[in-house]
Amino acid sequence: MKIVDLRSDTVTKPTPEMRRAMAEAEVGDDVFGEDPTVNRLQEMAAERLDKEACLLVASGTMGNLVSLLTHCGRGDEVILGDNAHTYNYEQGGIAALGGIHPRVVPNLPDGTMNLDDIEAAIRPENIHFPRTRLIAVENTHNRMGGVVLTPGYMASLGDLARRHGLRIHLDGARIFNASVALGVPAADLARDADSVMFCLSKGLSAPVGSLVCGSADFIAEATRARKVVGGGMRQAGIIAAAGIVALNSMVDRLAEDHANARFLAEGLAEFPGVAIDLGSVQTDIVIFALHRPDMTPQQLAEIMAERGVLFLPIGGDRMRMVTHYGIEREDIAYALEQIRQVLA
Ligand code: TLP
Repeated sequence: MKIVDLRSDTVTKPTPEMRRAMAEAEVGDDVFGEDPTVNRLQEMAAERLDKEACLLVASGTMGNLVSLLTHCGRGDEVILGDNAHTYNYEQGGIAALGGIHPRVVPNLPDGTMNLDDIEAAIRPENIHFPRTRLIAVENTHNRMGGVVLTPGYMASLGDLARRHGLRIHLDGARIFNASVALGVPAADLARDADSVMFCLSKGLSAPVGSLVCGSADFIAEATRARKVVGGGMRQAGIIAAAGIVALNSMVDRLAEDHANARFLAEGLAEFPGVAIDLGSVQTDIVIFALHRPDMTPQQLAEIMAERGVLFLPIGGDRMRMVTHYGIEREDIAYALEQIRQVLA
């Protein structure tokens, strides 16, 4: 049976060029800072995001955790969106492992948080209150449908943070999707952030790895935080080699995923009972709702899985599909035809 796997861009497999680079990678002990391939990837990433330094970590979850552990002490507070990945899908690790208190502000449909809401959430100095240290944002915003935050929003947020002596962390798991969609360098989206995490293993198709980027001092501290969560890796050049290929050759092609997502969304919009905001389809993520008395999203996902079309219900009446490397236009056409038959 033909399988069209739209559950996530995390299902992408390494390209043949990545596998060759991994087999041939020069390696060393990265806990001693001696893996030349890891060092090269970290330098490339720092240059790409225009930050002083970068650190390879095992996953996006680890990258966000290590960043927040570095910015905040126990009892400090981070302001973040109610739909943030860190708030919803990382097991509350910042609280469980870091004692960091999350202060939640609503995410708007465009993925931002209202700046007045953020300002109102900042704690004044008072013995009863936690101390606000950090604002965390996400670009692209996963649960809001892969929407992009603009350099203009980031600049306004940067002004606000500096006025209050706060830092900014950017969960840029898909920052290159935002960069390609907006036609601006990723560095422009990262300028106002003190730390940025981005993933190699989503649309960029590397098998493992994320990078945390920031000032040299921040990365020195983050390296300690990575070690205490068990993320000090040894001959990690095997992983980094695929990451180098990802950064060199997989960024520009993200535009194809975005075009396929639009084609998919426009097709879905035609079906009875499907509600979709086409304006939210800006990158590789398509979120839509099913409003039918005869079928829940869970049931639709199960029926479609039997036909080889895989996607995820994400709570309530909503479902998510993600396009990626390995999914071609004809695969989207096939998926749409299967769904059309089921919803007819
Ligand atoms: N998101 C994954 C799963 O968690 C659901 C996905 O399929 O979208 N930040 C953002 C914005 C993310 O979307 C993700 C992964 C992470 C962080 C965590 O990355 P990993 O999975 O590498 O720990």
